[in-house]
Amino acid sequence: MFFALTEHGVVGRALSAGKLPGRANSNIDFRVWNPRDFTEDKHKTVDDRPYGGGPGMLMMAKPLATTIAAIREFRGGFDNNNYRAKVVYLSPQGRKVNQTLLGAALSENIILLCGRYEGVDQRLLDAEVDEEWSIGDYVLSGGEIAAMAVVDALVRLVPGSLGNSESVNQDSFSEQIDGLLDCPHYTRPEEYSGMAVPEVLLSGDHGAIEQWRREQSLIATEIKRPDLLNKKD
Ligand code: 4H3
Repeated sequence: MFFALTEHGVVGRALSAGKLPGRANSNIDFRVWNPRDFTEDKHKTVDDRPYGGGPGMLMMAKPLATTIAAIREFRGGFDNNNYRAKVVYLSPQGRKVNQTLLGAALSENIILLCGRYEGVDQRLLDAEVDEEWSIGDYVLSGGEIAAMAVVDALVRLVPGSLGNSESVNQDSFSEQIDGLLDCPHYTRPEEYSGMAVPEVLLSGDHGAIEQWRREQSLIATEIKRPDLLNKKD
């Protein structure tokens, strides 16, 4: 599944560039771990039936704990007490992910735990998980797509990971536009389907353009996301 993330576009490029030493963004080091590789039985079992009955299967605690231990060992060495990584479980019950949360996470090592089936044995969550994050109020059949959304959003915040390092500062929710929504954008042709490009954008007056974009950001935010105004986050 994660090839969708690692093999396409600017994020894919940043993730593979991150694997090479001496690159500007070599502090990005993304790796996918499959709990099935950390099982001991010949069927590589990672799931079992829930105690108390009910439909579906659960992810067992042991293969996930073994996987997390292997990640810590790989990153920090077997007895390395200096290596710190936060374990984050992606789930609809988690804290809602936003740009501020991601900005803070940027300076940390993160193990994103992706569940399947009906979820994960609670004892694994109690023992290993530091935080629970949600990408929105809907249920996915696995945590992977949520994890990919998080990694994509994180990677584009890493300086040098995008072609144009300026553009990230102009995005919706960015600090530079005070957490407002982005303004409308236009490209060629000057007239499309009877609709013109706003004249100010053709004026060459950078002060006027900046002011127009600010106004448009405020208007868009007021109309589409009034909850964002007058409140940090
Ligand atoms: C995250 C994960 C929604 C989100 C998810 C979200 C599958 C969690 C499984 C996985 C459990 C059962 N759904 N909104 N699904 O971020 O491990 O729900």
